[in-house]
Amino acid sequence: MSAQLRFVLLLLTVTVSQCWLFGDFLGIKEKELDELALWPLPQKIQSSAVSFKLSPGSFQITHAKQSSAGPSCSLLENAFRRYFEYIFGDLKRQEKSRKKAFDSDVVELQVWITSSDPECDGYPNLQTDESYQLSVDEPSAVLKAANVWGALRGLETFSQLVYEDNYGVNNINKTDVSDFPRFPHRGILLDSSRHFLSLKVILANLEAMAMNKFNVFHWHIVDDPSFPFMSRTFPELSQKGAYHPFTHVYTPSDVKMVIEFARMRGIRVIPEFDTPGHTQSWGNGMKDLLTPCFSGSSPSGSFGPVNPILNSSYEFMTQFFKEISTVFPDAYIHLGGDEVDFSCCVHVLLDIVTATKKGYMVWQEVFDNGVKLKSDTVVEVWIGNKMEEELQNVTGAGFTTILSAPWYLDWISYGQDWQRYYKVEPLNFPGQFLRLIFFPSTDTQKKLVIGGEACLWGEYVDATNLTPRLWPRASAVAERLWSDKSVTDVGNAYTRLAQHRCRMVKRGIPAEPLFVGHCRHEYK
Ligand code: CP6
Repeated sequence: MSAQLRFVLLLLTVTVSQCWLFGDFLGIKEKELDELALWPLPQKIQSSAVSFKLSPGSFQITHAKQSSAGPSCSLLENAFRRYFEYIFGDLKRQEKSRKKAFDSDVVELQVWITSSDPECDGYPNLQTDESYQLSVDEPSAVLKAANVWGALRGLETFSQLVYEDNYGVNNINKTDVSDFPRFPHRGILLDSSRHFLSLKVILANLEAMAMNKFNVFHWHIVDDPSFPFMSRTFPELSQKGAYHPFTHVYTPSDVKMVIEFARMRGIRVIPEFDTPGHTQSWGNGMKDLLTPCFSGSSPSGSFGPVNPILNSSYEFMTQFFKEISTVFPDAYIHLGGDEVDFSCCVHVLLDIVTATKKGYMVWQEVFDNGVKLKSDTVVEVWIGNKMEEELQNVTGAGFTTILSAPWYLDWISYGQDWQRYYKVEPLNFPGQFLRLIFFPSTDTQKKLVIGGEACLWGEYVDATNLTPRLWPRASAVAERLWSDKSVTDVGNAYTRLAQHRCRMVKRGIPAEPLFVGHCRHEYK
């Protein structure tokens, strides 16, 4: 490497404030730097330099006496176990640390659910209160939340406050945290049609999502290339439309497992059945569903979107979405509607789904084409150019919206593109002209932006590269959607994100590096 390049790199390292470099030289204890490792950054933190030791033999996560939840709440019991392991490592590592046993200063984390219904057996939804308060002190830490969903977020924060000192002992500083999300919809889109994604890789990413406080798994489950969803009503769809009828399908029990694994982590599962375009694979197992294309007067053998002139298409869709609405418990289904010019068919489809009592999400084209939408429809803005104008129009028409246009993570390039995702300000769009006349403030419009999604489309992604391609790049989106608008310092974000990425690696997530550096616990 040339001396010039070295200098530029060193300068870069300094400007992104990789303090550990100087930390080592100056003998600063690692803990003082590790304190900054919270991701996404909570709304309010007060921390002091007073530190407490945590030992696996004399620390436990418990239900507070006043809590409305107790040992019968399996969601919390499961989360207590999971976070205990994140903090102290697996059983083997605990054995080792027991040998050098010492007493904990903080002997328990009491989890206190304050609402009369803790929602142990429920599902999170768009209105869910995810706020929590955490107070770390000697001899007890207290985590207070209205329901289990806030408790899950607080447990993650507690685990992020714990750091290893130079002797490998776990410490936590006296800290007060008061936290809540900026946006209620914080999603990840995965595409299991372009490539089949094993249950294992899907579950691993739900784990990683919880580490980043994401709360929506947008499951783009089927598309043109394959139909891996096994339908009970129409088994031929996956028998003939999946890449393989047995090995490359999601059985009803697989789907149940994904939904339950997500629920345990406070994550909603919103399935997308992208219609009426992106349905080539549906045609294999459903005769006459697609529109045949003609060359001259004879069928060319290729097919267009769902055939809008046959009654059978609507009968099929009615039965199919009736099944989908019972399989997926979330109040919303994503109906796609992108990249197709077929507004007549889309309209009937929306009525079909409305009849199942579900709300729907759609890609922006459905709105752009002037299709009449229910007032609770969520419009997803994905087209990059004129994104501000689109947000202005969608919210101006009174619809709720989520943003994914700036966060297409399948689009890769050299360097630290996470910074580009990080710098997006979702509410940076002007109010709509007419609306401004009637409501001089643009607040009504801004309130309709309920969040965003990082999308990892599957053309070039399967289980071999999905996780490192998604993390920690999606973490940048996580902080933008959770933390306060004022949290924009990229240098500070770099320091915390580098450590957060190492924490994901330590927890078994093969998250890729941001730049030059090392983790204390490298991926094995
Ligand atoms: N598949 C579906 C896709 C895309 C969309 N819908 C897509 C389009 C452009 C880019 C990336 C993905 N692969 N069903 C658009 C919502 Cl750059």
